[in-house]
Amino acid sequence: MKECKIRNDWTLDEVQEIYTLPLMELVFRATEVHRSNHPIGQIQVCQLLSIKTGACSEDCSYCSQSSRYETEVKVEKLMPPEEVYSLAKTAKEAGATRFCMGAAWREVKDNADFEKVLAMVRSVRSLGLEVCTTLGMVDGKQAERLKEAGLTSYNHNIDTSKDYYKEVISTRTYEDRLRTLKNIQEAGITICSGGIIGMGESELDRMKMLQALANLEVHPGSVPINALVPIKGTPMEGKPRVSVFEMVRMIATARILMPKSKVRLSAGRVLMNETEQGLCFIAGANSIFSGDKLLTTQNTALDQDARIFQIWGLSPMTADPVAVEGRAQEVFA
Ligand code: SAM
Ligand code: DTB
Ligand code: SF4
Repeated sequence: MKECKIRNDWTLDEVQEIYTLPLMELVFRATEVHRSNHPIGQIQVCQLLSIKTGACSEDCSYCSQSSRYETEVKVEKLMPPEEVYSLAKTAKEAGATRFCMGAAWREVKDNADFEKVLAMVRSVRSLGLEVCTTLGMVDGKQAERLKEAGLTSYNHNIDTSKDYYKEVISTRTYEDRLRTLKNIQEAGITICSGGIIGMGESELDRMKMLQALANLEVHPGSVPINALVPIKGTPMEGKPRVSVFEMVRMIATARILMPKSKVRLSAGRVLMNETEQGLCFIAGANSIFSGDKLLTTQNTALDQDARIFQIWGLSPMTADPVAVEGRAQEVFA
């Protein structure tokens, strides 16, 4: 396999050159990079679960869970660890190899709820699953405790470009996000970081976001590319739907800039048919969220996923043995 050199010094001009290629050429190049760095046709299947829903203090203008907006989300306090364990077991039986737990928190606090989350991490990990959480901001000590509990990955999206960030969220900064990513990486946990398109940002913002991710000292282990799910009651409710070609362009560019990372076709999948999702896999996506629900919105149903896998000859990737052994950092060293 011809391995690609991993770079983290991409200039904006270089990113633009790639991003603006004719789509056919862009996809062709992305497929080449994909083939050289990943087994073709193997898709990471991550089951997502909202362990604490709604009533979040942040004002992220895309989010159904912010307390600032009147949305249809039902607030639910932190789930009991036993219930989470049982759902993780079911997810494993259904073929997931990574279990991701999301909490509508601004940040982790050193309280009983954090202890419960640590217990969840331990128990999910004991099933031989990769474990990911997304809990908002964490400090260095909290990151270390998550690592000790067996966390293999932490999701914290940069969401958009530094310039556009302030149009989307006012209650925390881009730098806050980057600090958490650093704390997580320093604790030896692989980061999962990506963003959303369709929030009114320009194409240049999209390129800048990809450039920021690709220029992190260590690339994210996975890069979720989300299409905005417009939520009734939020400032973004009326945004037009992202086209599949915009998703393909983002995925292909991410694949070329970050050859070894998993690129996840994330929110928005439910609105894409088998052909459209297939195009995203051809463009270099090799990871999905599975299950009927993402955090609060609908996802592609399991039987539809089975059909997509069958049509395109895809198979679920096995859990990363290194990550599951607790040596996640070495995967991307
Ligand atoms: N509270 C934590 C945080 O903000 O990091 C974790 C949960 S948060 C819901 C995780 C990510 O989901 C966000 O950073 C955003 O990228 C994505 N997301 C949330 N709502 C979305 C929506 N309506 N459409 C697309 N992506 C969304
Ligand atoms: C990510 O990038 N996408 C997921 C996960 N990380 C936590 C969340 C998508 C949320 C979509 C809207 C919802 O279901 O509330
Ligand atoms: Fe809260 Fe996360 Fe939603 Fe922002 S994205 S409002 S931090 S749950």
